[in-house]
Amino acid sequence: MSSLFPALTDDGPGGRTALRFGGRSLTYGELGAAAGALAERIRASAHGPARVAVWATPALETAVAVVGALLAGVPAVPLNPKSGEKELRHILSDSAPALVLAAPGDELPAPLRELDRADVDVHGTGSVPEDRSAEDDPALIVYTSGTTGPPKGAVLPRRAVATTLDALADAWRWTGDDVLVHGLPLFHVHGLVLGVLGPLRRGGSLRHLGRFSTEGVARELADGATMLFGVPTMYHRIAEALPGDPELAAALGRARLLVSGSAALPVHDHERITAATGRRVIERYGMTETLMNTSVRADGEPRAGTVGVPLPGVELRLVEEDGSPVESRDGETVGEIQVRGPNLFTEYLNRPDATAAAFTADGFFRTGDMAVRDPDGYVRIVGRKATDLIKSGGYKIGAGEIENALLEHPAVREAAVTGEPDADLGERIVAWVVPADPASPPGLEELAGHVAGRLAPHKRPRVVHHLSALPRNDMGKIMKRALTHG
Ligand code: MCA
Ligand code: AMP
Repeated sequence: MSSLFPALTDDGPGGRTALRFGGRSLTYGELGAAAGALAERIRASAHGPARVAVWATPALETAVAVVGALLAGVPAVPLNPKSGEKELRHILSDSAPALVLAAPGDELPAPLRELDRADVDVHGTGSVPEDRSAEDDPALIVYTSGTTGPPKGAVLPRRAVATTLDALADAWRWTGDDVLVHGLPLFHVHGLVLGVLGPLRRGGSLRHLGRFSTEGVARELADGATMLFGVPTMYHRIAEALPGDPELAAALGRARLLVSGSAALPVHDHERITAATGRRVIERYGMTETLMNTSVRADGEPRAGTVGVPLPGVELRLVEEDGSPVESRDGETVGEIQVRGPNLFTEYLNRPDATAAAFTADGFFRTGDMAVRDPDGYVRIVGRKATDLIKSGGYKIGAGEIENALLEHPAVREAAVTGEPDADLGERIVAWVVPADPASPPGLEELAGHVAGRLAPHKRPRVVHHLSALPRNDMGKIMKRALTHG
């Protein structure tokens, strides 16, 4: 297929900044040289790796590592650098990378020390190899939580990455003149595919904040950045800060495009941001498995509470429980969103059962998201089919994996996990625990630390309730509704 990043070899933007992380930056010429050198090294690696893991810290090295792997034609598996051992071991045994790419000096945890390691040299001096990959070749394997069990690896082909970024360019009028700012993590689709590969495919620039802060956003937007990407938690924090921060309001007022995604942005936050800045945040809707499906267009009506219209090339339908299509666009009839198009993943790695279950006979992916359509085609997401999926801070978290981790704690006899509304995080994780010894029940700090250390900090419970027994139905199944509704 044609190159994913034409700007790396076009003479045009050679001297233009491609990436800036804090005080360190690379022009397109420097990025091509560094990623080209790494690609050569990956290809020449003793094991001829089928996949490479990337220690995905929010740093320049991560961007170079992923571009290097893509240039080498070897799929990259981005790893959350805060992953606990249990999660890490699962991902490594499932994806079997032969090599891990990391920044020089980064200390890697035990499971990764068993792999060959290549330090990423951001000043490498190679050349960009010819792209000999096919469009169906895997580009990335991104791990995403399901309702039960450990996360599954979504295999994202090169075609999906190219298609979704080009569709967003069309919807957002995103060009090489845009300078994007964000502080998203680089081990998920939002921060990595949209937030790093997006600007690079356009020949534009990314300024990454290292970690999100309203000060960083204000500074970069005041200094020439044109677009901001964030999860709703970040926009909520912006909305909270605006009344006392006229510089932030002025900076946001200057932006060409403010985009929110990964979870629903509450109408109240939309309204507060618009009132203080005169600008509207637009929402787009996607999933790890599908990349982006819909968006409010840059020239469309930015209606708060909707995720806009299907992107070019995406077929989207709403279906009833029995699979029959919801035809009416009355803004009221709810159906599950199903999508088909070149933006979709190919499979869950090593999980043919889960892959088969995710698709309908005619090739639509079942998203599990429930929505209505307005008369003009705008999609409005109203909920989720599975109650056992929690979106907290924009991260998707499965209740089952947290329950399993809690059950591994010696002071826990039984555990159930639910999500409850949280103004900052959207939803917060709540653990309902039957202690092994009622006289000394495990506290929040203990259980949060346990889950954070085994899985990841964002998966830790924020609230713990102690019960003498979990409510169960006649079949022995935990009745979560009885937990949350008292
Ligand atoms: C606290 N911390 C702990 C513990 N307690 N660490 C270990 N053990 C504990 N018991 C630490 C945390 O690690 C963190 O460390 C700090 O305390 C604060 O963490 P926290 O309160 O969890 O939140 P936050 O750091 O304020 O994070 C809010 C956030 C974050 C920045 C909005 O949730 C975030 O980055 N979300 C983005 C999620 C995302 O990208 N989703 C996209 C999925 P430290 O201070 O060192 O960091 S892709 C997707 O959904 C689709 C495709 C789509 O449509 O986009
Ligand atoms: P993930 O698996 O982490 O990629 O999360 C995908 C899920 O995030 C989708 O299935 C939706 O439930 C949710 N999501 C993403 N963007 C939006 C949005 N703009 N509004 C509401 N939900 C969203």
